[in-house]
Amino acid sequence: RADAHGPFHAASQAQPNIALIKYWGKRDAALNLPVVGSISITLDSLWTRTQVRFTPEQTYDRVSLNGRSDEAEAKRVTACLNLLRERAGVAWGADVASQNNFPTAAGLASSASGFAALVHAGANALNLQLSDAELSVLARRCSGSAARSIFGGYVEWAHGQRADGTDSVATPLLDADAWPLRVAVAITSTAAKQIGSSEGMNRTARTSPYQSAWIDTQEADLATARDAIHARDFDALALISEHSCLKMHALAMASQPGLLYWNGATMECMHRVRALRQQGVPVFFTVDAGPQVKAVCAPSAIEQVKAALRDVPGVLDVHDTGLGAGVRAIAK
Ligand code: 2P0
Repeated sequence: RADAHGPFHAASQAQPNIALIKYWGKRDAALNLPVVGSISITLDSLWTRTQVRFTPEQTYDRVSLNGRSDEAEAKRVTACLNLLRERAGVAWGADVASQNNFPTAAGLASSASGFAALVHAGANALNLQLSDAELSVLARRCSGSAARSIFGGYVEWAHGQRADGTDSVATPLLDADAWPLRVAVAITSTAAKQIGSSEGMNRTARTSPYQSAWIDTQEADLATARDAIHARDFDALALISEHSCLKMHALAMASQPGLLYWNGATMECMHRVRALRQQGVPVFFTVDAGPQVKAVCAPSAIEQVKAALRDVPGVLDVHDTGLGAGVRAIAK
């Protein structure tokens, strides 16, 4: 049970992460277990800050995201807080206020930073003493990619073997400082995506003829990326990351109806990144379930990469970020 003495509030900050070896597909919807492991980098200048306040007499949750209420998001927040209430043995309602400094639901991993920050702040508010691994498992149940944003730098989220999912957890591979790559994020649309990731993954599993090939080849990709990260081998990481990205999109495109997350500018940015690499610039692209392009590069190349992406017709803005830390408390 939670300590009977309040105040039961806390605030946490988490950063989004970008998968280099992609997560796509669920083997258990209730526990949110993935069909494949994945590897990501946690970012530093994009953030979600979330404040959670539990009130013992309150029977419902009130949720505000960037100052607005959104019924669909509020349902996911309540489902996520239920996991924490279960742990604490309480039924208290909460007031949740969350802010992002970047566009939500547009392929910029707002659910990763959002649910990592929510689980961390909610656990602190209830005085639950949870390990990072336990936080990662809880975050995973709220949104798969959130498991990875518990940690900073280079992170692997394991497929896991146990039926209860307690070993499908993220662990850090390498600190951000040990290999401080930079990321240019080209924004090509600020509209919310039409098909969310969960729905897209379900459609893919049901209808894409490439699903089994995707699952069968992932372990080798993970091993290649792990080795590249430990060796700080940029070229090897570039090749395997672009491969995983394009393979995930090919898998999703082959669904019925096909999932097309790219627009024309997305495609142009990918070509532009490849042209830069051909000229010797250390940069590679990755694209998630949305039209933004993330170009990962050596620190010395960031200005050139940003300038090249800004020059692509249809690019609205280019953000620039480094690699950052895991979730942390900002108030208790
Ligand atoms: C990833 N994506 O590895 C992959 C690549 C998007 C493309 O994780 O249903 O929001 O909440 O577990 O974590 C986005 O999916 O999905 C995602 P749920 P999530 O980053």
